[in-house]
Amino acid sequence: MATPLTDSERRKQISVRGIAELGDVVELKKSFNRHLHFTLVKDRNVATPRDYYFALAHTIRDHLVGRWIRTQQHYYEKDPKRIYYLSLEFYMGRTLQNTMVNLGLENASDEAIYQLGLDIEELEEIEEDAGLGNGGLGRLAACFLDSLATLGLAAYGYGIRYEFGIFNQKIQNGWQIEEADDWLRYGNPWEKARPEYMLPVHFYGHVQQTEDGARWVDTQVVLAMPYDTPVPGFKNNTVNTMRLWSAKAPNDFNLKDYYLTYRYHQIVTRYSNMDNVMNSYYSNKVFEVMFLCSQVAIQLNDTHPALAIPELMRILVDVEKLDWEKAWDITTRTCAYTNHTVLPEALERWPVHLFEKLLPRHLQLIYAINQKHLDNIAALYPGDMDRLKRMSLIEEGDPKRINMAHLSVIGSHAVNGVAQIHSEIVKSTVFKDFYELEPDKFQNKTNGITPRRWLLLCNPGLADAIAERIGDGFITDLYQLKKLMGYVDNEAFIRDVANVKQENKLKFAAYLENEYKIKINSSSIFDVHVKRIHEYKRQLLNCLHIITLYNRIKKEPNKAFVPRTILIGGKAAPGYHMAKMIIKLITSVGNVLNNDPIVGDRLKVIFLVNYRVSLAEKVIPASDLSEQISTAGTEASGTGNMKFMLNGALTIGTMDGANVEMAEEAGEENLFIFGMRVEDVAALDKKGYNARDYYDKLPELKQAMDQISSGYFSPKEPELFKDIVDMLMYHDRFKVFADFEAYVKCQEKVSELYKNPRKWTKVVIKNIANSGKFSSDRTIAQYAREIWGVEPSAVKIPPPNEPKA
Ligand code: 73E
Repeated sequence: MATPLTDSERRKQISVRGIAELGDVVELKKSFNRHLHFTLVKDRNVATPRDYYFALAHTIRDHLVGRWIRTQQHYYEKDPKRIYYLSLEFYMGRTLQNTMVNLGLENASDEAIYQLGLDIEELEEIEEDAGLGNGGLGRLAACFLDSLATLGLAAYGYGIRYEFGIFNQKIQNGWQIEEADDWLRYGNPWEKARPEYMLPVHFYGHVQQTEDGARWVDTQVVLAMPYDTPVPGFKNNTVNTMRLWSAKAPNDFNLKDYYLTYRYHQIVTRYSNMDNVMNSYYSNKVFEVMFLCSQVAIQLNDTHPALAIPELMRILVDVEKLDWEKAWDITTRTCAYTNHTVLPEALERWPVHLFEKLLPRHLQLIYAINQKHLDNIAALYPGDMDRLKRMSLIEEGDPKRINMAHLSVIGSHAVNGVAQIHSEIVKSTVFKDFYELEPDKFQNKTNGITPRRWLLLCNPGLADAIAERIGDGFITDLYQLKKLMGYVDNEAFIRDVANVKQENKLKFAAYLENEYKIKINSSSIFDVHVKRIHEYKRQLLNCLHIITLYNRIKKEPNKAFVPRTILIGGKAAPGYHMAKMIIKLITSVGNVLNNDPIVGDRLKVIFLVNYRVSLAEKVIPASDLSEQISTAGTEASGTGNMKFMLNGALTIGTMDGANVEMAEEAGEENLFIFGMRVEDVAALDKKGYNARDYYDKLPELKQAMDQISSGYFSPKEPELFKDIVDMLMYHDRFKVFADFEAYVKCQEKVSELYKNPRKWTKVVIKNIANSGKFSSDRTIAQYAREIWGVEPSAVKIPPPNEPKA
């Protein structure tokens, strides 16, 4: 048997992270010193670690510039169809390491920084996350940008340059505290302001009907300023653009109230997007507007940017003077809509009074769109008044509202869900009537994640162990991981995979010790539940399991117990009372059992504070068990589930979202699947869910609930968790108790398998080998072919001959 390679030997042998060529290293060092001097205006005597981070960022950024200019020039010359991905969120995280990875500069930079006597990881840690998102939807947009560039598509991410990212979460006394995320405080080296492309955007005013059509007059003008950020593909010299808009109100503009300010900030940007689409379209060629839909595709990331639809109509009808039918035809052929949720509270319904004041012309257009839509329905279903009411864009009531999902469906030529099961649910529930009307419109595009950030960047040890066996083709063709099925019984590979996991766990344990001053048992199961805190994601089910384990240890302290470290992390929406209570419960339970000497290091519960992209990159590679336990039918897809699978964690999950397809790919026997299926949930709903039945029947559940309600975890305030208890007992929409028994039993199977490390790792390998489907490259190739009508391109734009120091 060959002796195992050390980490640095592996790195030299395998070039997945680029080869540290002597010339490149010399060049990088020169450039770094030049930037420290000329850009940061510092010398090494006074430079701070932050100065070094910025010097390195500028050094790496220089390598993007020539490729960026060339790529855009290439698009100008070849004039391919442009893809505009409109999203109110781009949850990008950090950029430095990702840029080095995609340009193949990681090893050379590593070496250069080392030779300069600095620590590259320490510098990378200084970068602020670009937290312009909440969770999965925003991170999906970021993964899509990476794949769009890697597939050589002429794509643009369009969104908002929020001055503050998602809040920083602190925990005080076990409660969540929100702090402003002033991410631009030290400047953003990755963006380029483009004041020359500033656009006026109109608000308020009123509409005059003239012989020549509608005129929107007496408006107030706001300026929209674009900032461009380069988006490099993986080693293909393509650099696309993410264009984020910032609203600049002229000095005389007085915003009336906070809500309007907030909406205005969103709207100004959404809607200047459209002017810009038209601008770039015109600047390329003065074609008939009729051809817009063959030149441009607009993808709406949920309904949040749905105003694009009436805005495009306004431009075509009011400005370009097209007749209505032509304009509508172009609009629907250009736009496509992705739905990300079926939870009723997340479906946008905008009050009509908001439009009346702010965007009166758009409101008229929406009414006109609705009228034609309802005429069509009435003709197809004579006398079916109920259907008209159900399908209308306008919901009567106080206040009267616009159903943005209905607007998005009828304004698009394609509507897709984000996992197979979700796409089916969409057709049979929220859009049932619309599916009946136009079945061919409805598609599925199962989500994916970029293997560059979520394997190469965050788990180099695993990437190397894989590349050593199957080469590095998997990075851009993740299905190649299938070849690892040939290594399921390969002892050296099993050992390597297990070793990499252990190294990652040790590294994360050291991080926790440093950040939280907590010592954890690194041979315990790292059982990880990280995602936004929400009732439907059922962090409470996890909590009840934790309490059950605790009670079992206390009952039989001498019985063998497979040790677990349970890590739970996620932000609660600031106004979501129940989510905040859930955090308080987790931290309270942790306080009791982490300090119980009988428990010792067999069971620890740690709340991971401020879960975000950069923390995901640390914890996911260190995880053994991935918690994906939503009530079947509620999690549209999930994408964290895929990241864990790719990084060698096993999944405990319900048959929900993309878990279903993960089980299909890897074999259900290689995941820990438990609980109600969608049909079971529906049947239980029909019968009537009664939490009390389970509470009476399951003694361990009863014990845990009684402890929570009697103040066992909050002795100073016994009633503290009353709202949680009442919810679980009397109005739990997500049926936590109904899955409790199956969940606890399934967790026993997890512990049982973990006792056999070799067997465990073989299942891990089977999971990794079958995770190829979950690359966002696959997802984007499907959007390209099945929605946008374009082909991904393997063509490498020639590299520029720069930079030279
Ligand atoms: O299941 C996830 C999905 O993986 C879903 O909950 C999430 O989108 C992910 C990507 O497809 C999502 N986020 C939102 N709706 N669904 C949302 C709604 C309102 C504001 C912000 C985000």
